[in-house]
Amino acid sequence: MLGRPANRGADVTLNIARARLEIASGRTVATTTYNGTAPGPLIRMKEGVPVSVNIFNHTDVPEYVHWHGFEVPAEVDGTEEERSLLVPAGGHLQYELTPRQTGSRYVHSHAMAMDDLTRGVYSGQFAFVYVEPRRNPGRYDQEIFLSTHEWEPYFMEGDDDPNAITEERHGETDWGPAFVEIGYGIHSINGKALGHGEPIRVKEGQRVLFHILNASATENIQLYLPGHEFLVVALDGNPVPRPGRVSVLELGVGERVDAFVDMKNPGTWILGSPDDDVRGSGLGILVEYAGKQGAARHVPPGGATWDYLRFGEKRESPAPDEIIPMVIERLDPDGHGMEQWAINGRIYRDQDEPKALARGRRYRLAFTNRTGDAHPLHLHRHTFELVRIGGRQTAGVKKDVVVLQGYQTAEVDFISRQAGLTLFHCHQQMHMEQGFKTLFRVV
Ligand SMILES: [Cu+2]
Repeated sequence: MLGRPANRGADVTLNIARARLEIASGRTVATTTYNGTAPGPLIRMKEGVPVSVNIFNHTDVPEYVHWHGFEVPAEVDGTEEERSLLVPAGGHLQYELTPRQTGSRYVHSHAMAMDDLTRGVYSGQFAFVYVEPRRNPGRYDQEIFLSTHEWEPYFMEGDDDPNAITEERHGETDWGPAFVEIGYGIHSINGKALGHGEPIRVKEGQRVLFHILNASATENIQLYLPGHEFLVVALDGNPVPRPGRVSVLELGVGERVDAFVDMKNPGTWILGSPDDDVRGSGLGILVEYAGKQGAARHVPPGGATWDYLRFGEKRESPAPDEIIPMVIERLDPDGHGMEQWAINGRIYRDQDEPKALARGRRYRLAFTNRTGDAHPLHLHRHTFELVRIGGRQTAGVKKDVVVLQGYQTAEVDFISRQAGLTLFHCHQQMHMEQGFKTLFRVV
């Protein structure tokens, strides 16, 4: 129990419970869910209106429930590193939180999985949270929430990164595979593989507002709707300075995109991954115009690649009070044959002293990716602003996850408004669990 006692019924009730989910006809997975489904229930909140949260854990392991993209106190943020309250095995937890950030957010397990791929973000413990802004985002005829997720995770030998600093030594170890990656049996949107759920039903002339969440444990994805364009209006819930039209959306793990689509190309289409293998293993959903049932169409995409900068402004950001360099490297496998990750040469350890930040100052995180992997970098309890991607300057794009491409540099600024422990990590779960995280303490 925490803080002011809630003297009314719970506004949000999450039951952490095992369930069997049918992802495709005859293909079920046993997993842990919020309220028996994955995604869990769509949670709607109102900007600035306190919400009473009641969480019951029906499993036999403790859980952490993380409010992703919320600037809330560390004790309710839901991570072990920040010493948040846990939900005891077989127990419950109640507290109040006030959503201050609007738009598309989410809630997910922050339990570490390590070698148990049934746990944490590999499970069905995630739900879309939409915080209604006081100001309406504009006219639309339909609002559609989509969450992507993968199932049946397994360890597999990865393609090696030719430029990794430890590459030459890999062949000499007898620890098994050079390094390990996660593969999946099946992908889903809203818990169903392509062709196995209800289609999105639209009418010609409608304007549909899509709220899309990548609730994967490890996979950065692309989504594409042939014959249509997305008008991107918000990233990670935050309105962008320059809404822009794109044909292919890209969402790193934990990212959200809000986009309008004008339905003016009647037919039956697949909204899904442009990658044939990924779409073939389920990452897609049918879009069906009224009166136009027929074979679903997919045509390869053209057009420009995803670029955060096309939604930003070209102006200089205020100088930060401090620049915090973060050099990202992959290190030798540990005794289990697992690759390890380091920030500035440091693999995270629980006993590490958090870096102290002064409250209310402007900090710049300056990333250098010395690996070929793309990393979805996430800062807890704060919103940051992109100031540079590669050599290009930008401003006004506010996010809580930024995908740092292979061998890329980037800079983001944030104001340390939230006192207490604040976790920074790669949202690729295996990277985080293998050391890719660090703690700040705002004082
Ligand atoms: Cu990573």
